[in-house]
Amino acid sequence: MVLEGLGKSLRNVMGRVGHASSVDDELVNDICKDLQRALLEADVNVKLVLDVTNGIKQRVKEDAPPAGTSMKQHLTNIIREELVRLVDNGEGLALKPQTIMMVGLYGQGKTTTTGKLALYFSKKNLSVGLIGADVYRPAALDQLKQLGEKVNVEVYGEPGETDAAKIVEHGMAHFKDKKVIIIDTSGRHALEDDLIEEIKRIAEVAKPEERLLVLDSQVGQQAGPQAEAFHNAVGVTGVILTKMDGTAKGGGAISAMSKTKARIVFLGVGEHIRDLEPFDAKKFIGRLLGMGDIGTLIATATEEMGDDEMIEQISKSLAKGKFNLNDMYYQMKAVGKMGTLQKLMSMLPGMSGYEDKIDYEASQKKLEVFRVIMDSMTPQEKENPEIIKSKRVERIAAGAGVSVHDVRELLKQYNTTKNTMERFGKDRKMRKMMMKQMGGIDLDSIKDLQ
Ligand SMILES: Nc1nc2c(ncn2[C@@H]2O[C@H](COP(=O)(O)OP(=O)(O)O)[C@@H](O)[C@H]2O)c(=O)[nH]1
Ligand SMILES: [Mg+2]
Repeated sequence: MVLEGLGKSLRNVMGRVGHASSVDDELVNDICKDLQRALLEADVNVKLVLDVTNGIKQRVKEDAPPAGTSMKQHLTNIIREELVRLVDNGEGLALKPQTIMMVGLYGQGKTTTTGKLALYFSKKNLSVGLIGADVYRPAALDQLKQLGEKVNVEVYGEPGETDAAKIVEHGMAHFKDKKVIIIDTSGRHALEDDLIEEIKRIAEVAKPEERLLVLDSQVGQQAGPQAEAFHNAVGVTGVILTKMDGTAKGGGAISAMSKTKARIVFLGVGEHIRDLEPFDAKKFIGRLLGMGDIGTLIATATEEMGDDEMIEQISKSLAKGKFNLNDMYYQMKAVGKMGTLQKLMSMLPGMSGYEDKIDYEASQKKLEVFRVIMDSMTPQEKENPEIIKSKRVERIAAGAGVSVHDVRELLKQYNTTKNTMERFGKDRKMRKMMMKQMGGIDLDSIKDLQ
């Protein structure tokens, strides 16, 4: 199974809840069976799988849905929360003096992440020393030195030395005054005995408090055995998932955590030295479930309001010609949802027939970013975006893990949409403009639209 597979099967489960006509024991049992299958296929430990599904069954029975929450929404929330619990395995890295050893196969992102961590700790005012103990690839030390230079952190290495444990021993002595020492180690294309021997010896010499497994989030089924082998060798204390900016959605992490009982501490989200995010279980499950892709929008949209209700909400905001960020949020959600979009478009004069000419992928991407941003806003801000000042824009961006530019873009889109909405109804061209604003759909790409 490829890693995408877990996200996909979980999204199917959520979609099934969204589509169900009502929530009864049979549905809950079926959903739990699907979940078990999905998690077991991703190599998640049987006991953990049962914890998740038993937790869901029990909570459906015992917890009454909060006022104003439908049973379907309640079930969706419970499933999501139990999945969050599955990956929420403890605190991130402590901000204290410590030695950290990076382990993982070749190309997973160990060296890059070592540089990112150096920046992370130095920004927190902890002095950092890096030890280059990759004796397998000659260029590895240069790569680490370049990163060290970028973040102004010293790198210790011994070009030509083939005994990694010896380099580490010397490096530890060299950096005895540093608060945080991070050791970058070699990888291999596959697990080999000599690699395991090497990292065991390094661990004996350095006695690192943290042994972090660096795992490319695109690694699927092999994540489990990889994690297990490294865990048996040095006792993995934490996992860093890299390349989360790619297409993979990180399901392999669950297998890795299941094998090591270690918590995920960071996510690598790009090649740049600053592209490191502390792990947030809620956000991670959100990504894994692909909140924002068409399949799950069915679940998330019905979570807040039923199909018909949503249509009504949108037509209301269309009609009143004055609207807030929440209205735009619903519109964007609806636009991301193909079925609703088609209904919506057919409701608008002059728009039917264009449904299948829209670049869904592009608008989906934008939608996902906007969703995350809006989740970082307060209800008051969504009601009245005018109150958002530039200091707050920065904090919203930081909270959502996006750039300030993204937040500004959302606010700009809101303003444009608002202006258009207020003029809406006056002329047909305006309606088209408005549709263009909704979800960032590029109607310019529709050639035959006059
Ligand atoms: N897009 C992306 N690329 C990454 C990330 N982390 C590492 N890389 C890239 O993955 C490749 C291998 O990384 P490297 O640190 O050399 O892996 P190592 O062999 O485990 O030390 C390099 O091209 C990195 O730039 C990430 O979070 N996102
Ligand atoms: Mg490396």
